[in-house]
Amino acid sequence: MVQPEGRGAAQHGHATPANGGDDVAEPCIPTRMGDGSMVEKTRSELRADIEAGTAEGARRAKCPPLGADELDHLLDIYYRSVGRNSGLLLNVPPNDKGLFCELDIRRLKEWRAALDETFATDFAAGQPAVASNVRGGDEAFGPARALDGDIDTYWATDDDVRTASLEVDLGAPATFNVSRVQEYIPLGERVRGYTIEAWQDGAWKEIVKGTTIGHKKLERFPEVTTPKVRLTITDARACPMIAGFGLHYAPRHGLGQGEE
Ligand SMILES: [Ca+2]
Repeated sequence: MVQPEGRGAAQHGHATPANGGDDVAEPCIPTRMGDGSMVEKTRSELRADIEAGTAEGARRAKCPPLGADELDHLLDIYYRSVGRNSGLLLNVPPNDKGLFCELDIRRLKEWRAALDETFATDFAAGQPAVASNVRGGDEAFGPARALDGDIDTYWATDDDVRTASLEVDLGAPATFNVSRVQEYIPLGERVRGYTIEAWQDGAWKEIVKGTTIGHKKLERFPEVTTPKVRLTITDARACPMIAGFGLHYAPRHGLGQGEE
């Protein structure tokens, strides 16, 4: 799914029309792209409401009937906003006593715990990696910089290189179902296309095919078990700069798994 460059960038997500929940498009702001050009971009932000089904403007008088799948909805919201390079503003309305409902609190804590559990382990972190091109052959821009957990360091290619790959040896077969790719945003968004492949049965098998990355791009997919993974930048406005590449396992990751 393309992350739009203009208004409407926050169109993804599970807003709740019945109670006026909606997506918020902030005023356009000048943004420098990787090739030095300037574009007007929205500061993408998703606003969602965990309450369902009351009349617009009404205050609920009792606790909401949070269903068993509500955690999946919340996880969905996270992957469709934060995982799509956007901010997330989640409305949690109080009840008629001015208090947060215990069910809401419990579900929000479950949400936090589920995300913490998923991202606490990164199978690619610190693993040996090779890249098809490294800027100036300089280790300071080497593939390890994408796997060091530091958003201020990055793997970069020479200026004239717009396609490149980074191969990570996971050491042993690892099972994961979420990928994380991050660009070094201070120097602009550059990537226009990328793939992630897993080594299976003696060949590379594509598990993710995406477009824009930006600050953070999370993709969900069915479980994959593999000893090595390859991230390939297939198109970029300027030499790619990848600050982070991670592989995670989510025990549950929402309703929209595999969607693009
Ligand atoms: Ca880094």
